[in-house]
This record gives sequence, C-alpha cells and structure tokens, in this order.
Amino acid sequence: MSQQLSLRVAYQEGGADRWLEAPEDVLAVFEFGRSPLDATDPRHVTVALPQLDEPRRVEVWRCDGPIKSGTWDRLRFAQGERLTMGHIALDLRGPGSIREASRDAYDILQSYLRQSPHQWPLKIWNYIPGINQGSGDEEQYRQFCLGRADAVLIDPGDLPPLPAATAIGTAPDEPALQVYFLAGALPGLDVENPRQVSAWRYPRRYGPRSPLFSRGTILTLNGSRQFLISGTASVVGHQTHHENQVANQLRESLRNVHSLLDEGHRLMGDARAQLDGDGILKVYIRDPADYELTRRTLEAEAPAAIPRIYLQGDICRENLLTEIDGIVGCAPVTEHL
Ligand code: 3EB
Repeated sequence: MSQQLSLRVAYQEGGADRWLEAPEDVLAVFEFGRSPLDATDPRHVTVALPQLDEPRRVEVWRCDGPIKSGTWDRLRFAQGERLTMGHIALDLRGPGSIREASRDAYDILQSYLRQSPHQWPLKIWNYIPGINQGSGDEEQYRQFCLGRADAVLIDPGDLPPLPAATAIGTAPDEPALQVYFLAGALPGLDVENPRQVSAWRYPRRYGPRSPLFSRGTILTLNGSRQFLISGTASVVGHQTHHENQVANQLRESLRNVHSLLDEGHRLMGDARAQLDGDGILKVYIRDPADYELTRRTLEAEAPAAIPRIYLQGDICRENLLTEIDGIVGCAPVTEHL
C-alpha cells in the first residue's frame, strides 16, 4: 500500500510551461541548464546546472493546494497549505563579494521565513558560480560559508534544528548566486550520519567558518514521512576518500546515504526510508567525461525504481568528483500489520 506523500516530486519530460499553466497543486517546477535570472513565474526555478542525461526533464514538486505565489523583497515563493518553496537569485556582476551576496541571500531568506506561516527551512539548495575559484580561505565556497555564517545567527553547538543542504558549483561565468528551499510549519527531525563528522564540526583546515547544515532532515506531515538528504559525497569522518576515482567516490557516497537512512530509522523507530519510486536522486558530476561511468555505477548500486537525473556541477572540495542528494519516501514499517 502506497500512501500519499505530502511533497510529491517527479521528473517529467518536456518543458516547464504545461506544469506552470496547469494544475492547482504545483509548488515548483525546476528547469535545468538555464540561468536563475531567466525565470518570471515564482514557481518556475531555472537552475544553471546543465543536464547530462536524456531526455530533458523538469523536476516538479506538488503538494496540497491551493498554492499562493508571489514576491517578497528579492525572494520569490510559492506557498501551499503546509509547505513553502522559496528562491533567491542574486546577480554577482558589479561590486560586492560572494561573501556579501551569500550573507544577503541568507538575510532575505531568514526575514522572509520569520513572517511566513512556514518558518522552518527543511532543506536549502545553494548553487554557487565558480565554487572552487580562489585559493585557500579565499576560495568562493569558503567565502560563501562565511557569508552564510554571518547571516545565520545560530550556534550549532546549542543544537538548534538545522536544515539539510546542498552546495554545488555552477559555471564561473554564471551571473547569479542561487539559493532555494523547502520550508514547513515545524522543524524537520535532524539526522546526522554516524560515518561522517557533522559538517558544523569540520576542523579549521576546511575553512574559517564551518558549513551549517544537517546531513538530512525528516519531514512528517499527514501521517507520512519523507527524508530530505543533503548533498552527500565521498567524505568519511571529515576526509575525502578515493581521490581521482569517480566510481569509488559514488559508491562511498551511496554508503553514506544508506548509513544516514539507517540512522533515521534508528531514531524514529517506525518508518524506514527507501530508494524507490516515491523518491528522486540528483547526481552531480564535475567532469562530463565521467558521466557514463557514474551512470553505470549507480545502475549497479541503486535500485532501478528510483528516478534520477544527472547534472553537471562542481563539488565544494576540489578533490571531490561527484555528489548525490535526494528526497525519498519512508514506508511505514507497520503497514502490513
Ligand atoms: C560535505 O560533505 C560536502 O555547504 O551547504 C554538502 C552539502 C556539502 C551541503 C553546504 C556542503 C554543503 O561536506 C559538501
């Protein structure tokens, strides 16, 4: 018995238009390979990462409607009955550093959430132009982390709920920093991965301010659960494993995902997340030449039932070649009783 999930995510062939025109329950339509500055409808999120596989698809999020959409400062949002999607694209041309843009984006995001009925970010995606440009602490990703920490006035040591996150690099000439999120009226249940040091505890050598995200959050609504999985790479402890080996990096990433899902099951006791037709995976690949091997490796390692899309994106450490994230359903363990 399959239950109705609160957020229904799917990859759909064809363009974004028919989803934006049609049903009442469309919260967001993500279109890949277009600058975030291109979109006009608040529910239409254009993402600069090119799609590597075929056919071309859009990612559609649906939830209980009616959906209200609009603009708030430089943020665009779509608000359903129990979930909100919001996105921000800040033009990086002109004065101002990535650190300032990141701080601005998170300031806007937080002031929007404070006045929203859905105050809790569950997952945040960050797409950062030229993420590995600059050396040492000047690297764009580290500067992005600084800006985020400037804005987010929380001490992760106090263990407040943290959203799950993904941070991926777009082309260096992409003009905009993009941040988009899913939010709800209650915080998600944070899950950390026992195989990995929590990102907010990473040692100093990875940058002056640690990334602020949980490895995953569990959204519970309408009696069903979904697991929002953060960007997951070949990081064990806090160290990169399998340098220059994309297939082994992907396998390690999947071990991390399974370990995270097991930990979620241990914490909740009841539902168990699975990689099946209720979920989706996104596979980010730094070098398009690695696509075939990455695809074959995933086909050998992950259930065929889970839809997936392959996107070209840089990973936040220069020595990482691939990363995966996803949204997956949790089947109630008691369903057959
Ligand atoms: C890692 O495990 C990979 O800065 O928001 C993954 C997910 C990563 C989110 C972020 C960074 C972020 O550390 C990097």
